[in-house]
Amino acid sequence: MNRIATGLLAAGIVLAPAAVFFAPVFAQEGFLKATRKHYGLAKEKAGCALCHEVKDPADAKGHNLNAYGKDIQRQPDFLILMGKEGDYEFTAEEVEIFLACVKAVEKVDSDGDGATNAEELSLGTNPGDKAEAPEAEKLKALREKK
Ligand SMILES: [Ca+2]
Repeated sequence: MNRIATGLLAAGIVLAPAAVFFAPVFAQEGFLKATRKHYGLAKEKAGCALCHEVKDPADAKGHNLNAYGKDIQRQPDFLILMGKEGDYEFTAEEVEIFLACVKAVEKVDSDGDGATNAEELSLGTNPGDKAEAPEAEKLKALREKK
């Protein structure tokens, strides 16, 4: 084995665990960014936990979706987006499909706390976490604005 091959192998051994650790995040990142942009959500308020029941961001996968994430994934068009994990980069068209699935559940109350997903996103609470419900007064004010 020549020196370059040895060096590449060593780099691979060092970087492979990092790739495994970060890979699941990459595939969903485009979705999260698009959702943040569409609803004007702050990065620190809308992370992986928006759609996943997860303490470790690297573990955000399809199997640990919260109620909101499950409702989005249940949309028929979401099927087109399934099975693409790891470092797959979703195209702009696929991100649009995803956003359409997100918009399709705006009027749903995924976590059953009495506020729709769109209302929760407006008021800065998590639409997939029943423990994080909007304050009644803020919700009332939002509804009166409509
Ligand atoms: Ca809700």
